[in-house]
Amino acid sequence: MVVWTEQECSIINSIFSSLDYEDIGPKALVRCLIVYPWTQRYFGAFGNLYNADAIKTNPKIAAHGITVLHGLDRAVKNMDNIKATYAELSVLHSEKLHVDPDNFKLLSDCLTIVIAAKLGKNFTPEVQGAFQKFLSVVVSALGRQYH
Ligand code: HNI
Repeated sequence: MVVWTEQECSIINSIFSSLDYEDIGPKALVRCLIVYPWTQRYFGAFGNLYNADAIKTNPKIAAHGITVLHGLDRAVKNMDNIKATYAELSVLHSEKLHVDPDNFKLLSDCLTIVIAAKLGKNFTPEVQGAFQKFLSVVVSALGRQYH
């Protein structure tokens, strides 16, 4: 089981309690789709992804970015049981969506960058450390049902 310090818990909670989901969610997903264009293949039903501008202004992508970010709420609320919390979501991404699990890491890195840009000087090494630890546990949990 992953052990969290009080400081880590408080950092994660404070990031999510002040998070603007409508801003950060779309930005993270958009960034992932532009920086790693092969991730676009899973969003064939989302309409126009022809270039960076199309991706940035695609309402379905924006909405899905918000959905993904809200998906992380479940982990924040179940910090001591992230693996079980994501069992179903892992099966969905693996068996139904066929998302290559390497992509979870790519999206989580994009989210880190967007959060860092937003927090500016408040994105201290301690904040980065706690946030990336949290995301790596999420990524591992989402990849669990692939084996
Ligand atoms: Ni993901 C659907 C959460 C990474 C492609 N995804 C979801 C849903 C949640 C979710 C929540 C909605 C499930 C439902 O409808 O029951 N996804 C997450 C989280 C991460 C993640 C928390 C990682 C941090 N998903 C990814 C990645 C890709 C991805 C990296 C592809 C590159 N996800 C999808 C697709 C769907 C999806 C595709 C279905 C979208 C739709 O509406 O058809």
